Amino acid sequence: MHERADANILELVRLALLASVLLLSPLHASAFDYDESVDGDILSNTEDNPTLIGVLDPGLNVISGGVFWTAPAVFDGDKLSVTVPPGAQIEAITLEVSNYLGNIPASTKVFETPDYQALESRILSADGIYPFTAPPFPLPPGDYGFTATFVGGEQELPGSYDWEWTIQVPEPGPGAGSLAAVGILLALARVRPRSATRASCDPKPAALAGFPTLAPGRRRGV
Ligand SMILES: [Ca+2]
Ligand SMILES: [Ca+2]
Repeated sequence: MHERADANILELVRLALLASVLLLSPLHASAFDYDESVDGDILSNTEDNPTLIGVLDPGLNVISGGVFWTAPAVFDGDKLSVTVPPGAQIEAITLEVSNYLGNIPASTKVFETPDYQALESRILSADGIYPFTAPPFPLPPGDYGFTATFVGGEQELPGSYDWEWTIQVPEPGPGAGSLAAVGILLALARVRPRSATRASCDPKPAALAGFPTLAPGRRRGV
């Protein structure tokens, strides 16, 4: 009976450890990813009506694309917005500009919608990685706009550049999963004393009958 009780406990411990590993592992939800080359050009070039492309996920959200200006009336600008859902927030925003060609200053902006209040604007003229520092991070739930275009006026055409916004949304810490695992371990902690109590009620083997019972916490020779 001792062997069976020990086997049951070992099996429960094994299952609890397995559950702990599964439940305590960080939940890396696949973060939002929008790539113009795959998902299509951001159609809007109007700040007061940006293209809403989706809801940000926990983790590193990446939105990438490119703009060009090849003639006075032939250009592509990208003005998009995303939603930060209830309970989430933005803790960092970085813009990477690459393949910058031509002599046209780039204009980028992060802004709030629907009031279009600029949180930070930049004028860029070269490749680089530009962390946005002015917004009062973390940004609370709501809609936020991001623009990539050129500064207007007389420019030497053509020009183009690729842009990539990286938007960090904190991932939730271990929550319900860890609590479930802790619950399993606490249940096991209750199982063990019951098994031990049941085992102690078993009749003593005949060879041990008549031997004095040791006091709890004491060992022979102590
Ligand atoms: Ca584009
Ligand atoms: Ca566009």
